[in-house]
Amino acid sequence: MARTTLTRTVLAAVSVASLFALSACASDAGGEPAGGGETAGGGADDGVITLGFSQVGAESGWRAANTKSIQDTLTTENGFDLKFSDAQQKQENQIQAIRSYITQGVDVIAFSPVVETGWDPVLQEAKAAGIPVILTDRAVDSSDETLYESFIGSDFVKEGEMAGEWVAEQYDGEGFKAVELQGTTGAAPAIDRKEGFESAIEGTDVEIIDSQTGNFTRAEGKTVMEGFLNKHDDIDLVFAHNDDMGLGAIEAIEAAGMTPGEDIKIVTIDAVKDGMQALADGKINYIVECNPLLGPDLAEIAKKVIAGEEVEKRIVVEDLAFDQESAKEALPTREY
Ligand code: GYE
Repeated sequence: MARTTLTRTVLAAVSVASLFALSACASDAGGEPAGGGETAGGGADDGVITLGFSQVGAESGWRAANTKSIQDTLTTENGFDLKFSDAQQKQENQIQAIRSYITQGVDVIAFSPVVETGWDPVLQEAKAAGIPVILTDRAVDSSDETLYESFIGSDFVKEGEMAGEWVAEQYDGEGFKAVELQGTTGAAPAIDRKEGFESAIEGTDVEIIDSQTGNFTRAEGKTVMEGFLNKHDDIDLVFAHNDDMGLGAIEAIEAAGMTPGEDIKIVTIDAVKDGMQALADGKINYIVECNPLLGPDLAEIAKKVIAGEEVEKRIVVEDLAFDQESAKEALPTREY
């Protein structure tokens, strides 16, 4: 960071410290004396882009990889002063973090919205302060597209469809009974993956007999799967909206004396290391990828926005899919 930017950055860091004490863990540098606040946002006239990022939480392997990508890319060497906060899967924490970034007068705000709805007021506040907003990973459900510059992330409906198409191909005609472990209620990937999967199995004899949220975590995936196993003795397949919940389901299935991947087939989304290992080990049957390495795209878009260049409103990240054989091949060189 250039010396000239220090005063403003330090002021920002200190003024926000008390706000963050209430909510999430801010991983920002600070510690020098400050004496007031600054509110004019947007610009980076000092050459360093101060970017406030509000992350969903630390709920999954995917999220850990996503956080690492952002922190590894938005570095001082790369021209950024990154302010990062973790909302612990709570919308109110994210709103509070975004408000604090507005008060600090950061140049850009980026966030991955935990749920789809309820963002218009805080986005309007950012707009009124002249601070551009970039969405990463998850979408917001807003009728006003001028409230953000760009949305960078995967097509979750397509991911659900890819999972459902594979299930239909493999198991249609066998009267399969499936259970679904949904992501966080109201989150874009939970809504969209469900929709995509359901549309792909429509017209087949694969039937979803139960569906509940496991909040994208391994622990809740396990608990919900235990409940499903107590309630139903005819489960053939688990569709989990992410690897972590699938990994929790594996634990529940094994504890019930069954073999995951054989007695009960498992299909998940993400393709992070632990999921891919379980796939290669035969405990998961198929994984649709969701690429978490969004840092480079975010850096590029933020730079363009600050330079006043036009950016694409929607940047779709392309995803692959893996079966047990291709997982074995991909694992050694996998980045996440
Ligand atoms: O699939 C899941 C994470 O929003 C795409 O969030 C992301 C999802 C991801 O918790 O593992």
